[in-house]
Amino acid sequence: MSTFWGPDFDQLQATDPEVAQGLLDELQRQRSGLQLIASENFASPAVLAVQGSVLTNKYAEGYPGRRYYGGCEEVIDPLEQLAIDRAKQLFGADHANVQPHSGASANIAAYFATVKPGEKVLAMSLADGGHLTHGMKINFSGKWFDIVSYGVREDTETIDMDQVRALALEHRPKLIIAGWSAYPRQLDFPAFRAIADEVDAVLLCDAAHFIGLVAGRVHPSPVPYCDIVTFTTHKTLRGPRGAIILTNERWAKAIDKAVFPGTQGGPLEHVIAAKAVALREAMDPGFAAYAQRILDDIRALADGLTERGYRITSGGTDTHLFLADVTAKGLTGAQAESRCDAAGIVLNKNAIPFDTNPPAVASGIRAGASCVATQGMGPEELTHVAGLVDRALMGSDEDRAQVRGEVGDLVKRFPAYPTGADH
Ligand code: DSN
Repeated sequence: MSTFWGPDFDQLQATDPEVAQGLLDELQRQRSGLQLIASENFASPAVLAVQGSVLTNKYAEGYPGRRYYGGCEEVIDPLEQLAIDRAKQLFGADHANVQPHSGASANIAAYFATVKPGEKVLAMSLADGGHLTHGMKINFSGKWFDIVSYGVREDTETIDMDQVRALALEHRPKLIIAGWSAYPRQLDFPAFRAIADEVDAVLLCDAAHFIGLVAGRVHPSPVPYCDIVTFTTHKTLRGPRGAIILTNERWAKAIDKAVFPGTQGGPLEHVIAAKAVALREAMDPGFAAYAQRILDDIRALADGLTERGYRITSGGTDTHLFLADVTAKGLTGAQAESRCDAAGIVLNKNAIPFDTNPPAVASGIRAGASCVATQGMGPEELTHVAGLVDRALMGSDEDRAQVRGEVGDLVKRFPAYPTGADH
C-alpha cells in the first residue's frame, strides 16, 4: 500500500509561512462574507484534493493513447479518458475536449478551429452582456476578427432575435456565438440554430455561466443545437478552474487540433482529474436539487430587491444571476459594490443595457446565487439577504458595520467548507 502524498498544509506552513497565511486568510474571507459573485462557487474538498496532488507533475502533450511523452498510459490516459467520458455522458455530446485551461482558452480554440483572421463573427456585445472573447475591441477576438455585435432590445432588455437574424443575413458571418457573461435570461437555441443554418454559419455556444444549470436539468441544453459548446468548469458547475469543449462528430478533430497543438501545450492533468471529479459530482441526483436551489435563491433575492424599489433588468431572471440598476437609488455600480463590500457582501459592479456610465463605474450590480446555494441557504435566507443588501446600499457606515455582523451570523449557520479540518 503506497503512502498518500496530497495537500500537506503543515509542510506549506513550514516551507512558506507567508503563502500559508495567505491561504488561511482567503479561506477566512470566503467563509466570513456573503459571496454573491455570479461567476464563483465553492469547489468541493474532493476537487481541491485532486488539484493539489502529484498529478501536477506529469507532462502529457497529446491525447489519451496518442501522447508525446512516456509514462502516460497507465494512469494519466485513463484519468483523462474518464473526464472525457463523463463530460460526454452528462451532456449527451458526441465528443469532449477536457484540456482547455480557461474559458478564454476554450474560446480561442473554437475560433482557431472555425474562422480565419479577418473573417466575420456575430456575437453579443460586451456592453449588453457578452464576454471579452466575443469581440471586445482590445481582446484577440476584436483585434483579429471582423466582429458584428448583436444586443438586447431597449424595451425588454432581452436579446433581439430579429436583430440577430437581420445582422446574420446582412453580414453572412462564418461563426455565430450564442452566450454571455452578464445576461439573466435563457437563450433561444433553436432560433440561433435556424439563423446559423440560414447563413451557413458555425454555431458556438459559450455556456460558461449556465452549464451547471444544464447539468442539473433546470436550463435547456445548447448541445443538441450547437456545433460547439464551450464552458468553464468552476462557475455553476462547481469544479476546478478550467474549461471543456463539447462538439459534434463533424468538429471533433478540428477542435482537438485547435486545442493541442493549435493553441495550448501540455494539459494540466491535475485539473483535468479534478474536472472528472466535478463531473461525477454533477451526475449525482443531489446536483439537480442544488441547481434548482440556485434558481429559487436568486429569484428570492431579486424579488426582495424589487420590493425595495430596485429595478432588475429584463424584469427578472431565469438563470443563476441578475443585474440590478442602482441609479434610481442615487448610486453608481462602483459605489454599490464598495458599500456592499464594507458590509461583507461581495458582488460586482456591472454595466446594464444602454448604460451611460463607463464600465469602471457602471450603473448596475450583478449578483449570483451559486455560492450561497452551495452553502445550503434557501429562498428564506435570500429574502433576508435582500434586506441586508438594501441596508448596505442605503444605510450609513454604522449600518454597514451592523450588517457585516449580521452577515457573519448568517454564514456561521451555513458555513463554507464546514467539514474541513482547520489548522
Ligand atoms: N469574468 C467572468 C465573469 O465574471 O463572468 C467570465 O469569464
